[in-house]
Amino acid sequence: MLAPLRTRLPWLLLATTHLPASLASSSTSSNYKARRMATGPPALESGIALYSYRTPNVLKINVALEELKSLGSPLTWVEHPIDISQNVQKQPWFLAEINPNGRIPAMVDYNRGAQRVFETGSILLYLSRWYDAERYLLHFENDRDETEMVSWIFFQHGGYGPMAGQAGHFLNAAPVKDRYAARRYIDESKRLLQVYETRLAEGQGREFLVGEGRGKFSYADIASFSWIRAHPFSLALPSLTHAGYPLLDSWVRRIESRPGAAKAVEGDMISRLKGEEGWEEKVKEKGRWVWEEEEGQKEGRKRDEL
Ligand SMILES: N[C@@H](CCC(=O)N[C@@H](CS)C(=O)NCC(=O)O)C(=O)O
Repeated sequence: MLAPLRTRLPWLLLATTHLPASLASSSTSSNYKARRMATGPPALESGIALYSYRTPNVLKINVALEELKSLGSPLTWVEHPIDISQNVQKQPWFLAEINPNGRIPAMVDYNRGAQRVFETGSILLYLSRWYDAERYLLHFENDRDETEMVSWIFFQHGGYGPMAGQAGHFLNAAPVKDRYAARRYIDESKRLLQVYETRLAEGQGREFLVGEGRGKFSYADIASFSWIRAHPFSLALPSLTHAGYPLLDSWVRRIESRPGAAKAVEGDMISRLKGEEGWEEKVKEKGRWVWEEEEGQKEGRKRDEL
């Protein structure tokens, strides 16, 4: 039986991020909204325009901006919500001016000649280059750590992000229940989580992914945080500690307790989910079918046992 719509809404909203365009927008109201947004929001005089929606990929940029601000950077930004459930990100103005790949987040920097930037890894590196160059608030002065940071950003960008995204799709949104696909992406995501866990166990134990000693909070942590924090949605795992990643669990909490990150996650899908009574059970229930034995196999085993 389906849960009430209010309970299902967060899952459905995120799930649409991986729906093909034809499935994601078909209603009359979506056509109305599409016409309304046909030209996109007006240009700003200055500052950054962030094209956003409340998803794990966008959260990376929200955390970076809020962290830079809380650490004293004077940068300013305006968010333009892009309703991806209505496929606004696939409209011609968006493809032509903002992101040819039709995805969010993307931004336009009106301080620098309306420079557009798309892909989260690229946006983080852009912020570091133009808004954090001299103070090294969220990156490193020494080249060794800076290079290590870029490696972890790319590891997330080409590894954990896409894998967890696909796992989330097959768990929550795919029109058919494909157990093979769901297991494949969940298992690969878990393998990558182990890479993070091992990293955090190095030396005396690390607080953050990169930097001397226990490390320093950087764009590497920001890139990885939002998708790892979304584990109840993407992997149907209520607890990272119970799943065997206690250091990663503490790392998520450590980041959530920073003023900038805390502001960015306020009221987001995962925060709301965790506010619901019995959420852990709901999450476990969501993933149960993936690990249940196929009926045919059960039958076969019963026959063998006779
Ligand atoms: N590799 C991209 C992924 C961006 C992405 O997948 N964004 C999702 C939202 S989390 C999206 O725009 N989905 C809508 C669509 O696929 O049309 C990045 O890091 O920026």
